[in-house]
Amino acid sequence: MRRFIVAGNWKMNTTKDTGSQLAQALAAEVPKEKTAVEVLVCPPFPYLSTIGDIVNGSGVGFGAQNCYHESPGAFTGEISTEMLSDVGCRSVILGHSERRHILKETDADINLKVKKALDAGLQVVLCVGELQSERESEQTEAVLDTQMTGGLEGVNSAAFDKIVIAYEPVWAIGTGLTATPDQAEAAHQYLRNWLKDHYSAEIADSTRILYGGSVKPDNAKELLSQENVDGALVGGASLKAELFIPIIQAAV
Ligand code: G2H
Repeated sequence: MRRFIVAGNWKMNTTKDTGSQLAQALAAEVPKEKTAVEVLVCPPFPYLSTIGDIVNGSGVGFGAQNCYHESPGAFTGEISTEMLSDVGCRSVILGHSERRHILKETDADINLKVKKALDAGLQVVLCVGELQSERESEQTEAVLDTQMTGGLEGVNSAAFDKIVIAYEPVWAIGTGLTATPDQAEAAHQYLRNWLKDHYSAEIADSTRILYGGSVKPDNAKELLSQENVDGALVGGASLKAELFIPIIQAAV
């Protein structure tokens, strides 16, 4: 049985105050002993410690939205996995489409980060997904194959208890467009088969594959009820407790 994950990707949003209020509301709603769903929030770097202190002892974990692949040293402006662990981060999102397409991260860059984060004991949420033009030209599976192959190069089976895949079709991110449940299920099925072909049936069965892209309370239940959808990576709707909490509840 795969345990659902609902993760909030706050992106470059919130202030210390608004983020703290949001974290307090979530921590009050998700007590540790009651979680049927793994709940995670990923605030901006400057607020990680503050948010970590607030959710400490609740059922809400916290993670980062990125990291650097080198150990601490002369890398101005970068954040190491050691620093993330030091402030109590459980997870790190890597390969998000905004980092791929705006910050021009390549699969090779992402792969270095994936390996560094796994070495540090962090849970990696590896994001993959196609552009609209790639979907229209029927390249979706080829793109997913390239991103999975590139992102996971050199990662062995033993690491998979710390790997979560997030399928985020780029055309559905922050646009209000959502993949239909059938579109999401087809891509998730492809990814699960990919894991079976490249790793094993056991890894394919046990690895959580999240859907991301304009998930909201009114579409969460249907998306999350698909056989191969094991949770959601939520952007915009994770910034309001009154939207994020119903999405968590939809996963229960
Ligand atoms: C996709 C998602 C969170 P949103 O980026 O990763 O954002 O829910 O706003 O589409």
